[in-house]
Amino acid sequence: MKVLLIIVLFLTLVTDSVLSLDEELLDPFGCNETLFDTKTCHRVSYDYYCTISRSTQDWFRELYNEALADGPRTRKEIRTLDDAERQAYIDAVVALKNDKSVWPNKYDAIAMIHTNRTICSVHKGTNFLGWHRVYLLIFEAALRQKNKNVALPYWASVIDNYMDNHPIPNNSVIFTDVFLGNSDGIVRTGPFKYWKDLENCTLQRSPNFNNSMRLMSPNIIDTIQNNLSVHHMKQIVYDENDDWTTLEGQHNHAHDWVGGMMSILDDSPRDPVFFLHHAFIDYTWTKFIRKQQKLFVEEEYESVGQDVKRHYPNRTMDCFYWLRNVDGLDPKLAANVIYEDSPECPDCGHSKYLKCDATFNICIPDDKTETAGTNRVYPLWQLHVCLLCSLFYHLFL
Ligand SMILES: [Cu+2]
Repeated sequence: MKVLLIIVLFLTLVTDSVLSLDEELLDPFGCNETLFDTKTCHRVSYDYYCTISRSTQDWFRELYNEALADGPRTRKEIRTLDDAERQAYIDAVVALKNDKSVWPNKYDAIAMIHTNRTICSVHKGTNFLGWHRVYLLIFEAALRQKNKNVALPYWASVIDNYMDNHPIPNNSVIFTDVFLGNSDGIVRTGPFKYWKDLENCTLQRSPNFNNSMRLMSPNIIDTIQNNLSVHHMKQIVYDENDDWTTLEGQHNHAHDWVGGMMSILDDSPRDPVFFLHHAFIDYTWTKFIRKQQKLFVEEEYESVGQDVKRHYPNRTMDCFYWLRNVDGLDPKLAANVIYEDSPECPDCGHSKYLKCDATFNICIPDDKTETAGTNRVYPLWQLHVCLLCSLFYHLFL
């Protein structure tokens, strides 16, 4: 009898803890924290999951169908758009935020997909690439309902590694009011200033930038695009022991570099920079697939990841009930997007925000502190001199 009581007591405790976890998930969360991270994933069910109403999910399905029916569109690096193209893109994003015909507004309805348990099945594993590809198509289709001529641009953040000054967000032209507004704390300038999310939190980026934050490494881009020994999908998706050699691991760096909402899984799409960053990841993946085709390697969906069951090929995609994980690899999705190549020397995409450094054959981004003449930390010429010194040292000493 005693044993039975103990078992009943134990089961009650276990059920209680599961229930309280689920209730917790539905609570609103603070502006600088998330209730849900991928560490919690193994504690919740593997069933299909989405907190968004079925009618809004049906709207996502309409957008997806439109994206496929629409024909190819060209995605370009945001610094290579001309002024009118950039303004049209920004206006379309703002129009989604102001459109309340879908609750709470079209922008936040899409941002809310990337939240709660959905983040378990779309990160740290194979499904990362395909699910985010669908997500981008849906966001872009919503933009194109506002302006048919708009395509989602991408932010080739690796270029910002080459800023004349320290590669910190404060110095990047991306974080000026011409593009996305300031990078330090509450977004007070630019087209998205003082945006509020569903929890009434104001859009924010990292207030205290930490110098140890790094952008994606140009080496990973080179590995994914050119290293012929890296040609299986499982080599480029998540590896929990190594953040540096996988596309997902490296993509986390840019999230943290921008900081604030971008560094919080649940909150990241509330900052429009999310979609520009993910479009760059998608572009890099496209390059990888092109390399596979050249090498006659079959694109395979191999379930790998921290919560591998959620990455199973036939599992239904969370919030995209009409798709299975493996559908993210369907070539018809990629066929609808043409990526203009990331800016390269000598013309650097004819961007007025980039210039070619002929010595190193790289495009150097405009650096807003250079114009202001402050905080000059590592001018590029000094870097050149250092490289020459070390070359001299190795050759002659
Ligand atoms: Cu994500």
